[in-house]
Amino acid sequence: MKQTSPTLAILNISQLLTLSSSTPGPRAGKSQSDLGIIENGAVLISDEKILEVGRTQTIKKKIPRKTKLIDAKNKVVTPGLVDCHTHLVFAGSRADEFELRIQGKTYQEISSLGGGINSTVKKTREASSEELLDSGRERLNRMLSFGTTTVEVKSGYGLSTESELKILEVIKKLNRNHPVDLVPTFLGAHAIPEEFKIYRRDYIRILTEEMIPQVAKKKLAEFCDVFCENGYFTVEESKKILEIGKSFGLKPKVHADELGNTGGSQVAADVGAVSADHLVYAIDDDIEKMKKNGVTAVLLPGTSFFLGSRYAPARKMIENGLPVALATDFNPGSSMTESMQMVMSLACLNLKMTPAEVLVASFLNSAYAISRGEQIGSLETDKKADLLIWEVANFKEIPYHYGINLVQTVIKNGKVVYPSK
Ligand code: IZC
Ligand code: ZN
Repeated sequence: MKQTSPTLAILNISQLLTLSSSTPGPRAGKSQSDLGIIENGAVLISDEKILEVGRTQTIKKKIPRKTKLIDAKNKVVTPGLVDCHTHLVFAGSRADEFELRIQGKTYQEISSLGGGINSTVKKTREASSEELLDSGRERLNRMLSFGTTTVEVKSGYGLSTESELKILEVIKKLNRNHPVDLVPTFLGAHAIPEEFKIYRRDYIRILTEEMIPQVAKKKLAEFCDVFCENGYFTVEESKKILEIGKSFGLKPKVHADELGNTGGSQVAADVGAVSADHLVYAIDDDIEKMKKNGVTAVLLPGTSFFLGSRYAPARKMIENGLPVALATDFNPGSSMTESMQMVMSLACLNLKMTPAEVLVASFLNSAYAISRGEQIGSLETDKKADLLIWEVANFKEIPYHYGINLVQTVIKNGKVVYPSK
């Protein structure tokens, strides 16, 4: 039997957002705003797990002497943030493209002029594993300081067997050596690499016959993702890639309907994807079909903000009972931010989601969007002790005070990791 005596107690929490629920699964519809708040709350932790949550008066009586205590001083405590869609491992910068976009060029125009994903691919292929590890570590440090304790990370800037494996190995190493947990996704279908532009069938053959089998054999990814969009991968190609991924044990995810309504949501529903991400151009029928097939909608308002484009129909999704999760989409081309706090403010202001809906989307639903809903995303007995103490006394202050860091303390696996000592 593992020892279950308390190692840490957090007391005097103004609002403890447990997000606990009697029914498993991502929250949808009305329950998308159910935060499970305990006023004047407390959390009891044993090593890496949560032992108990309750009111301070009740928990106080159960604390053995010598247990480490943290006085939350009437501030909000939540689970750690889960960023369920990022492209964290890349080399170089696209600040020049940022300037071109400000001057009026679109993301697609820049891509056809030799910029875009393939320009990052060139730099990432040239970079050593050490360079990618160093920049990856810096970005994870920034994420952790902003409250992200679990992050999904996609490959997709290698686009050759060797470079895709290099990126996935970097993700594996970062996961081993950094307090933030990384969940790896294979995104060989991010773009057709330059050298295969007129031989796209050959690239897809390499992807399905070489990359997927090797990634699966080396256990380097849990998910397989596809950028299903005009100019990238067609509906048929996407389905084929995701089905082959599935046959190798990789769970499907889809970059869907980001730049137009091109069938990505339907692909996600048809292959039984864990999530469909972006969904800016998803229509009623897409929403209905994804709901029926158990797909979680991952919305990325940072990308719409950064590209100056439309926002996804979040209200329609929530009103129709499709669970909504949020993520940064952190990448050099279309969303250069590590901050889930910024994304939460954008989701309130531009997706018209309420602060409560946004918080459920960023903790619990984002955990389900990467198949981690049983371990993280809410504060319940036996879940991971990943928690944040905020500088505010009311949860509504979190998305309201924007563009700054409101996280005071990050506890990961039951230990304070930020601020570092
Ligand atoms: O590098 O532009 N949309 N993937 C899909 C991206 C944007 C990343 C990039
Ligand atoms: Zn993406």
